[in-house]
Amino acid sequence: MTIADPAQASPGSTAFHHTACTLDCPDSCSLEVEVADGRVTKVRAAPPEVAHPLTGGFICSKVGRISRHLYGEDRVLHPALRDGAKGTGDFRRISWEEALHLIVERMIEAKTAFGGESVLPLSYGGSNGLLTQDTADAILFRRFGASQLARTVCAAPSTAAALGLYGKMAGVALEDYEHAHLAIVWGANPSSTGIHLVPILRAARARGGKLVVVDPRRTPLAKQADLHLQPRPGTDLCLALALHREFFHRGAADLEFLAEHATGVDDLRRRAEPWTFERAAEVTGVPARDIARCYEWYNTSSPAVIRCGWGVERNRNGGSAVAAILALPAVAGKFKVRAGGYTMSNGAAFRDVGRREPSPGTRIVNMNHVGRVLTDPDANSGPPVQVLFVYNANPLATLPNQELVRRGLKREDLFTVVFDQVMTDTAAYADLVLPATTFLEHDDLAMGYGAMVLHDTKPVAQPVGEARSNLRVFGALADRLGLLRDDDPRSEAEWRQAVLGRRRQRRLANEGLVLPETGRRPIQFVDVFPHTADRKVHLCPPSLETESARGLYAFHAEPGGGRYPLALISPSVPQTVSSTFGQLRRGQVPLEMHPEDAAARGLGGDKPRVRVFNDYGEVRCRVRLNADLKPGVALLPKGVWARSTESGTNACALAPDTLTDIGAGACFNDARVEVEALSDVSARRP
Ligand SMILES: Nc1nc2c(c(=O)[nH]1)N[C@H]1C(S)=C(S)[C@@H](COP(=O)(O)OP(=O)(O)OC[C@H]3O[C@@H](n4cnc5c(=O)[nH]c(N)nc54)[C@H](O)[C@@H]3O)O[C@H]1N2
Ligand SMILES: Nc1nc2c(c(=O)[nH]1)N[C@H]1C(S)=C(S)[C@@H](COP(=O)(O)OP(=O)(O)OC[C@H]3O[C@@H](n4cnc5c(=O)[nH]c(N)nc54)[C@H](O)[C@@H]3O)O[C@H]1N2
Ligand code: SF4
Ligand SMILES: [Mo]
Repeated sequence: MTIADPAQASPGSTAFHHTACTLDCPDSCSLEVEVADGRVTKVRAAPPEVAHPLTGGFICSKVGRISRHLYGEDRVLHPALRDGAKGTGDFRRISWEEALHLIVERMIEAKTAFGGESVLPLSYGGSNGLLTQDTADAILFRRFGASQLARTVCAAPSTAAALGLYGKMAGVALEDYEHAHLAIVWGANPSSTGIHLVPILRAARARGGKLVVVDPRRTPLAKQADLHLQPRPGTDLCLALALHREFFHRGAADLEFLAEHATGVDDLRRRAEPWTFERAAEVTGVPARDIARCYEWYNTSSPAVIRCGWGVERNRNGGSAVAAILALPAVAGKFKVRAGGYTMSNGAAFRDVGRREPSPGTRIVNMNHVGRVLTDPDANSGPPVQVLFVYNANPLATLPNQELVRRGLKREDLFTVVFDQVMTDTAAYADLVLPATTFLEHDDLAMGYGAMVLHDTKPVAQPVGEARSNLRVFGALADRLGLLRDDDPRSEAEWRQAVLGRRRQRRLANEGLVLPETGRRPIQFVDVFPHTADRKVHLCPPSLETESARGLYAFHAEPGGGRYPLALISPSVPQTVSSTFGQLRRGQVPLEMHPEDAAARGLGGDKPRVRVFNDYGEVRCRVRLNADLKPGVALLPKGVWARSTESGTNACALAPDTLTDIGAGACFNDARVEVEALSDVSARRP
């Protein structure tokens, strides 16, 4: 790994640096960055000698063209203070000294008047790096006694399920899918969201393996699949339980494995009992013969692997659905061979990284309820939020119930800090905007949650403008507030050691990237076992049972009560990572509808303009017909910026702020909507 110091770059010189991508993407690519005069000119995959094997010589086009993000017109260059009404985006430049002073002043004021909990830090998926979250920020906010954020907008239900059943066990390595005789890709769209799995699945098929895709739309992968099951959004639980029932009824469940390695078998069997193929077909809209075929193939294939994606969890049944899916390889006896088992998040491949700052025991705010908490003093116990500190997130574009979040951000008595790389939709509502560095401009550690790899990443380019890293800014604030102790890590090197431990840090410094401790790709129930107390899989863990109101594996029927007949899903798209890079999208982003649904509403013609609405809000945009959707399902991508729709709203304006059955997660795909044509006169931005 050759890391030149960008500060030493001589004028006119071009240098190549190796680093890794810390964006919220499972693949954690090894990168080669071309830098001229301290500026990034090209980014490509690192050459095989220094790359993690999953990278395989290619990366996505988003990161390939990241210089448009780094040096584009939306980049925040210096601290800025609001100079107009909230939401207008009018700011005037101030110095870092003034900015830090102001934040400290406002935090102390809020604490004196209302207590520390009136300060709410809000961060989520902007950076998957280990140094940019839960480090100096944790010291600052926890020791200050601020409210704590339950980071539930993504992965909370699936993490709860994976923890409950397996205590978070490392999954099947994506590279091993090549050996699978059957791969089931369930609620994941790797063609957008984890592109390196796609050629591996193709190779597996070339070797005679079968591919099943479970997704309400015909994704690019579904088009190549041997079987595509198209369930109604939110009904995967019934499908998975029907498969379980068949295994038990046919005597095909692996009772020997279950006796040795599982608890809760009878509970699961009982709950699966009502779900015949016919009943599952009725609820899911998947023909019973297709469910039967999926069962036959799964029963008779080994190695068989299930890639469970995050599309499964984002609805009222999401936690139970993920649990039922992850239980399948146990009941069907698919573990103990390479490429047999499941993959959800592979973050568990590195179990002991991270530094825990003790919790102050202050109140916990569920981030799906940020709109409620900002607008309704009774929504949460404790004081009203007076200071909101947003970093690594663009909540106005990514949290459910967008209009309520907007109302909260408009509050005149709320002091909002937004620390970001670009002027996001949220930043337009800030009182104070701070410029952040990107992963090409600061130190970080990139840990894959698909790829099993930990990369050391060093800055390769000069920070743009006055941008500073999270470590530096939160460290400075903690220092000014008198919260730092002598033994706290301060420098980047000290933080690396605190997060990794000395031994691993040394290895990483020498080697640039490290693989999990097992030294090779683990086989589930051979090299890795559940991290439950008894090392068994708990098919019906009591913790999840008590958490869900009606019990684990209980199916909650269709939301919306019929008034809003279309299910609106808002999955990831190739152009953005959540809302990151959304400023670079050209033109308007359309609502996708099945031609039958459009025709039923008289939405003919070329790209008609429509209003998509429900009781939460509305989006005004164009329509694109898409026959790959299941009829009754419409789609608006996640992470769309205000500038990309006529109404300045996105799918979050239609997403309910209800919570999943377990994990208190987001129910984006429980949005139920109606669509009507919009005349040219009525469609103007407010
Ligand atoms: N290019 C790109 N890559 C990304 C991201 C991005 O925004 N853009 N986001 C990153 C992040 S934060 C995450 S969490 C991951 C997510 O990556 P994925 O796991 O792929 O999750 P989603 O994109 O939410 O949805 C995946 C699929 O689920 C389908 N789906 C929707 N509802 C249901 C349902 O009820 N059941 C089933 N079976 N399928 C359903 C959708 O049609 C979609 O094709 O990707 C990461 N990678
Ligand atoms: N409608 C709908 N909405 C969704 C979803 C959905 O399925 N449907 N899915 C959800 C999912 S899966 C996720 S993960 C969330 C993600 O939602 P968010 O957590 O809001 O993530 P991003 O939209 O990527 O915004 C991250 C911001 O962090 C900034 N950033 C990146 N690195 C740094 C850094 O080092 N320092 C600082 N200070 N800032 C940085 C980026 O510039 C970016 O503006 O969105 C959710 N929103
Ligand atoms: S976003 Fe994903 S695919 Fe693109 S470079 Fe980063 S890790 Fe690789
Ligand atoms: Mo996510």
